[in-house]
Amino acid sequence: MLIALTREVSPAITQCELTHLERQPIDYALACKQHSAYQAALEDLGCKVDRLISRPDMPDSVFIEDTAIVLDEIAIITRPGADSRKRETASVARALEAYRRLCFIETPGTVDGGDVLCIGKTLYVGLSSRSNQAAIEQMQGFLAPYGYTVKGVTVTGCLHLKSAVAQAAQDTLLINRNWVDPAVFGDMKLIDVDPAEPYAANVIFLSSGLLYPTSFPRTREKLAALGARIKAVDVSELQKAEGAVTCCSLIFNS
Ligand code: CIR
Repeated sequence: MLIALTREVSPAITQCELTHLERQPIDYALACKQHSAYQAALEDLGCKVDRLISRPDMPDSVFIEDTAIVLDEIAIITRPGADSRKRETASVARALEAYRRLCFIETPGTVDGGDVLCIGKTLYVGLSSRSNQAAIEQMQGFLAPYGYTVKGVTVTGCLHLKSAVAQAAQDTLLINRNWVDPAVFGDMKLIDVDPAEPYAANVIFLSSGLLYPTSFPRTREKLAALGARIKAVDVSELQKAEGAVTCCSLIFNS
């Protein structure tokens, strides 16, 4: 069974970290409503949704993807790049230890899960303002026994690697080439985001369908060519906090 581990929106989300966006007012009640609809969409796509409680001292904790990398064999608890987010990991580790053996990124390593794109046995890790080479080396050490390769990838202009590129089908990536070099991904097929929608590359790919924001209709039309079911959700308030769809869950086989 697919588990989607989520965390409720913190009432402090208005004090979230921001790197590339100007601060705008976030409607907390609307953010919670949108997040509930996101959880319902995951259920509709076949996931069992687990919900961790939010806390006022963790403004960004709804973006749970950044706290762990869950693979079939093992889970890596990250050390998030932003200091305000480092306290998010302990409760996620407690939730994950029922499912996986855990290992932990240690100082000086930092990595946000949003920087990690796993395709088969390769983990591409964005060398962003949040994730560094030391973390990549630790990850390689944890994962080599299971046959994984971990590759650093240059990203520019966006927060995380998965703001620039995400898997949209078994053999296809959705990509903004202004932020990451497509040559890195070998012979994967590529769908380019519409130029008017630079933030549109982030999508959740499940065998039952895609989960995608309503705010990128032009790119959504391109995705429709894949023939997969597309479940669209309005995540406007979470986008003001520099969030997207993959960042609000950790999805793994139980
Ligand atoms: C942050 O800057 O950490 C949050 N405001 C947004 C994190 C989004 N995470 C993600 O896309 N994986």
